[in-house]
Amino acid sequence: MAQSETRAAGPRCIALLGPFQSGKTTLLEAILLRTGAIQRQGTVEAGTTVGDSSKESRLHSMSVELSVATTSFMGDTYTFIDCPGSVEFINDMRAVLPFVDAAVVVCETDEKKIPQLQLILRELEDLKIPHFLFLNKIDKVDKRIRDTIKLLQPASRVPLLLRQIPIWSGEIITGFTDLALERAYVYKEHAASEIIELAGEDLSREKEARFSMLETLADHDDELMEQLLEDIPPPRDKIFDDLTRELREGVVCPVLVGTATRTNGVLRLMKALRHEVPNVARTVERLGLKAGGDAMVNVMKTFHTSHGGKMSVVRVLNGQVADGTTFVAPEREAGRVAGIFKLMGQTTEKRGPAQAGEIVALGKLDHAKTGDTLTAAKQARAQIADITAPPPVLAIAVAAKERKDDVKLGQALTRLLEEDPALSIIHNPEAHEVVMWGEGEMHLRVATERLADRFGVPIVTHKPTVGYRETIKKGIVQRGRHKKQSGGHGQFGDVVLDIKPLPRGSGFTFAEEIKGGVVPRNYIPSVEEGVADALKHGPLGFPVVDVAVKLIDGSYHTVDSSDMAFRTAGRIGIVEGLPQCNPVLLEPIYQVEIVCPSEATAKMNALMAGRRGQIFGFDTREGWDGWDVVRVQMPEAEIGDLIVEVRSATAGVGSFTFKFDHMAELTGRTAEQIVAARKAAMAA
Ligand SMILES: Nc1nc2c(ncn2[C@@H]2O[C@H](COP(=O)(O)OP(=O)(O)OP(=O)(O)O)[C@@H](O)[C@H]2O)c(=O)[nH]1
Ligand SMILES: [Mg+2]
Repeated sequence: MAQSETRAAGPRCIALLGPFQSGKTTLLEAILLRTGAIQRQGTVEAGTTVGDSSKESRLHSMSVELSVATTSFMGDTYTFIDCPGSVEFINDMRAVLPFVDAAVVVCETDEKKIPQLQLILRELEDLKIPHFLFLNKIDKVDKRIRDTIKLLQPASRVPLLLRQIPIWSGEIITGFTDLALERAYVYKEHAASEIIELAGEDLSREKEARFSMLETLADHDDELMEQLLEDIPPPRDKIFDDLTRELREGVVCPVLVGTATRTNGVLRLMKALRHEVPNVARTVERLGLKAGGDAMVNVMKTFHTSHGGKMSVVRVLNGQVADGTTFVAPEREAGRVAGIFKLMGQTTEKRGPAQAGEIVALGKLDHAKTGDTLTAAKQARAQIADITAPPPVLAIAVAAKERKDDVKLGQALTRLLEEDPALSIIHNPEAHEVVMWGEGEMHLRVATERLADRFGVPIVTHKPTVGYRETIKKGIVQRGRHKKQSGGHGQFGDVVLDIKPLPRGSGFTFAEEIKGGVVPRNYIPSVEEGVADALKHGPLGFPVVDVAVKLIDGSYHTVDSSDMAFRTAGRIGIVEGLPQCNPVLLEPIYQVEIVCPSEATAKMNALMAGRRGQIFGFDTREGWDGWDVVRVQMPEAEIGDLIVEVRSATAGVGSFTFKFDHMAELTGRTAEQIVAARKAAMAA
């Protein structure tokens, strides 16, 4: 017999998730209005919502980072975390998910967004987080709800449990029936819905839908199954109990409907959350932790405010956090709390100590970063959740617009990476480039905007340099002679170099076979230096690899020879010799693994054809029903903006990982263009 589920007490933390532009930020606004936290409902269009209040979010009219807002409803505290829907910011959501009590997945009746919905539901299912589906934009719907559920069901591994059905008046939806309460409501614009009596066809539709809801619940409740079979009406309390338990156990995903822009359906959503969502005690249990003891928090997001202070948005998992509490992170001190703040989007309000379950911003934890588990105990504890950022897929080279900002850029990048672990920086000393890797065009654009606005370092960006190399196809024996007679002391160095191609991947080797001291021993290292130096820029303009150079002969002058002169002679030998060795361009080829829904696999073939890629085969993706892994090899240059096309071919959900494989010869027009561009750049 199922145990009775009681309403949880204390603060609750709920994530708002969902595909791109489904209405999460609007729903947050509606919730804040309906719970009295704000007096007027802002809109995303007008840039007046509590969520998305950062400059970058406003600029792009989309969420580009999470927004946190705390409100109260019927005596309890609720903190909502509005996560960006764009896959490029998925890491923001990942850092939050393990620590929330539940999630509301906001979605639409839009086939194109199903793959994204599936991706989000998967994360929730894997982490065992109780979640509702809020079917938003019901004002625009032209499908019957049953058909919508059928359409969306493949995205969820557990049954979508329809708990409300719309009431239609001709072609528009004017209200809804709550199947558990058996109560019908007619929507009021920007006000609480009004209860009405159901009759006629609406009533019979309600009966049918309710039966179907109960049948699904009965799959996990034998007693209810018996009652249904014997036509005994189950008590309402029992139904609510089942709804709560099955949500918490994650065996169903309840579906509520509404229109966020008009706050329709929002109050019922809040009531469902109030009655059914567990509190931090259950979340702590899910995370495998013991309740009680020293204060422990997890950092959901760290950010640097524009006026310089650092803030860490944390969930208190245990104990109490007061001003002055000192925290340790795994492997380091995190700092001392200076200020505890309640969050309302970008607005912070100072408040008193925070208790277990609450979400607050902590000031001044200088060494805390996104993802950290912090404890007030003397002993640091291990990170609770291992949040691995998705592999980066796009890069840009960044530089300070003004030279004087070079040092500041370094600091700004450190802070930026602390805030957003999905960004990474790689230095390319050869090209003197700082390359920033991220999840897509918007992710990188927002990062550069933050560098300018939040950290005061305007930057310029360009495409990162591709690591081309060159090599030679045949060998030669070449003399390099340096002789200068300009009054007084002259300069003299003379070498004979045997230059030969080496197999791919061998690099550069230098050897000598000097007999009879024709080149004195002490000058030989200088010859090697000169050779190595010349190989940095071959005849095509790129570093030369896979060559063997052997010093086989030469001559010297007792007075005029010097290290310098032999260095120059070595250089000359290479500079004059290489152009005669059939130099050829080498380009880096990468092994790329694309993951995508199977229906998009065929499109990957076409995509590769246009990008000089070679398909090596594909497999089903392990543990991912209906997904494939496509293995290809392609040139680094073609990976550049590959993600843009992969996403557009997969409704945004496809992605890839890559690693260097080998260098391959490149000839023909493409090679000529690359060499010409290089020469132009060197001349500039
Ligand atoms: N018709 C209608 N439009 C809505 C509704 N809810 C949101 N919208 C509109 O949908 C668009 C996206 O709304 P947002 O609230 O920014 O959606 P979001 O899910 O937060 O978007 P991202 O965070 O960028 O993924 C806006 O133009 C909203 O006005 C709704 O219930 N009905
Ligand atoms: Mg949003």
